[in-house]
Amino acid sequence: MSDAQSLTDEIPAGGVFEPPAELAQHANVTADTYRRAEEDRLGFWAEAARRLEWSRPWDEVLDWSNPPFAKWFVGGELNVAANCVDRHVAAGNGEKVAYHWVGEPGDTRTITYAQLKDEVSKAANALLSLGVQAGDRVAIYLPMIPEAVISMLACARIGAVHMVVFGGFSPDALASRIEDAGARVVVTADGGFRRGAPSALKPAVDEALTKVGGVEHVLVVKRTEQDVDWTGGRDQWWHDLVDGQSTEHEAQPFDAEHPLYIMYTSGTTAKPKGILHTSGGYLTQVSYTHWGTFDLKADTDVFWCAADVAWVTGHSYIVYGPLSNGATSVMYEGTPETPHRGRWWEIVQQYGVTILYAAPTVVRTFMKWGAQELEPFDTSTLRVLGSVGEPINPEAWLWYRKNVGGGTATVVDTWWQTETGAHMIAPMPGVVATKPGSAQRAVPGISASVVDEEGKPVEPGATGYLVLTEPWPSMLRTIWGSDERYVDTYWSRYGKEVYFAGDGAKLDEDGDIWLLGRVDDVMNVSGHRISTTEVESALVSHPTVAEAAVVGATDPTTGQGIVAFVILRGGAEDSGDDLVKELRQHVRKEIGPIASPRQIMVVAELPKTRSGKIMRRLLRDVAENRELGDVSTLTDSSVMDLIGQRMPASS
Ligand code: 6R9
Repeated sequence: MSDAQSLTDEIPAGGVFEPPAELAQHANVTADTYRRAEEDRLGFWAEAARRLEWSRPWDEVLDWSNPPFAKWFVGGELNVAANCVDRHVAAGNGEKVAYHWVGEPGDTRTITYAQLKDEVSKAANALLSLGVQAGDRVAIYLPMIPEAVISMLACARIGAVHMVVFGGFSPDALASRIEDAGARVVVTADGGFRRGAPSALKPAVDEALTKVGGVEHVLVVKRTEQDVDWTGGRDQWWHDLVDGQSTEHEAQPFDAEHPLYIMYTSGTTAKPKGILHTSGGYLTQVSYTHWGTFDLKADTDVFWCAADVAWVTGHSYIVYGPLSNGATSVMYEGTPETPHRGRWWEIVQQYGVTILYAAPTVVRTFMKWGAQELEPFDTSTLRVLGSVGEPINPEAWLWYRKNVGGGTATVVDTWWQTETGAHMIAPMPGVVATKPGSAQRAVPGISASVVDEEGKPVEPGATGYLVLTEPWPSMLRTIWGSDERYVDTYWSRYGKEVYFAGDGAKLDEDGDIWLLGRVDDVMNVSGHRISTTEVESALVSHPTVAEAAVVGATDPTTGQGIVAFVILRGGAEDSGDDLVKELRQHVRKEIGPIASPRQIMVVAELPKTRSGKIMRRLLRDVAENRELGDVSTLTDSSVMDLIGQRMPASS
């Protein structure tokens, strides 16, 4: 019997897994919750907002008088950081662990809520001493160390807007984000540990700051002890500036719509979009969904979101969700295979993790490695397993439940986006019988629909586009610096009151939603959004490249892999592996390692429509159907031959 066969055998007769009895009995979200949210959506969100501490109550739950510009909890005031930290200390939970942090080399730090309050207050005082004021932007370019969380909360505490950039992004990518956001301060580190070795970060900041002005201060955390270049007057060690600050800092309330952070994400053009999130609505929905979707019992659960804090998943479910709920989390710096392939399970065993939140790409990697990697460890504490970032194929879903969840844990597939801020489509685990591979239904209080080209809801069994038909508290408020692009990108296809998500979806006969991937030119590589256009423009910025077309090809592990077709300048033919290596290096430099193409094929021509649009579908066929090896080049004729074979005979 094959492995796939044995996994399918796991599916119960009705095709769904009923909620485990114990979970259903004490579930945070019940059938009644769905009913109440249905009856009174705004009342439901007001109730969710009351889970937080407000310094001034709101006058109105939602102002949607000028769509698509929403205001939630109008007139309300709160301090996001105080809600995440001080509130729990004041309630007598100061000794509770906020984070069990695990460094890749094996060093650990345990941080209680009381300690976090002190650290955040000191960092807030440090930022104030640098002249940072409410509304100023602070760039954060750090590895997965506690200072990343502390810096974010310190910003929130003083009303500064954080803009976290993933450590894998290049100096150019960092520079363009710093410029677009207009950041005055950068918080970074000498480096972080990845795959068993220190990996430098500070040099990227130094290089970025040769390209962009406006940054007055660089605060550097010492993590790896690597040598760093130093710019006097600009650079300061974190420990020199922060450690001596007072632990006293009184958090001021800010308006519910005060900006909290900007996060850049890839769109269909080469220029990343700065997604803006604000305070009250964002915290309400991340807090509610972290509690509801994962059925969090803050007193007993140990939660681990295994994303990087620099992605929206990290913002919402490493930082703001868990902390607002007073939960205990695990935070891990490194990669799953360092120093061995059982590292995650060792961590689960050590801290008794009960809820794990991970991406399908890593589940498929574990599948590839085999279930025996889990055997030496006790992972029986796990009761809820979340999935996020891309569609999870039923095999991976079943494998996750069986081998990570011991055949009893509940798998919750959560669909959402940087733009949505928090979970939007996910089966609430105490109520909804789960279906392998489907995110199923809208979270209580959320209105989603699958529509056709005209915007009409599709019949059960049909496919279409996912749309969100009512505003939601944690929605993006705009694209930083471009209201027009905000309207054009998300709110123009079906009118100003319908949010176009950019994802294809299928509605099944039970009314459950299956996400089918992006319908625009955005690739999804290991759960990271990368724009084809962005990679294309990086390639054509190389002096040898005349034209480039990039597609995302199905990849068994990463979901999609980046495949590039390039035409060289001056009609140069195949210039060999060295050029391909150089081009790949060039993309790494321009965007970052995550955007480095899996394959680059040198071609003499690209298939185009009469209007000159590159026929990516054909290129994708080529990319997916031939074993071309890791580094490869193809002459024009072989690409065109292959393409020819796939063209309809008439054309
Ligand atoms: C949270 C996050 C958003 C895009 C989204 C979609 C894909 C995310 C998914 C999923 C199917 C899921 N996506 N979760 N597709 N099932 N459970 O990933 O945000 O990086 O902005 O990506 O990711 O295509 O549109 P972000």
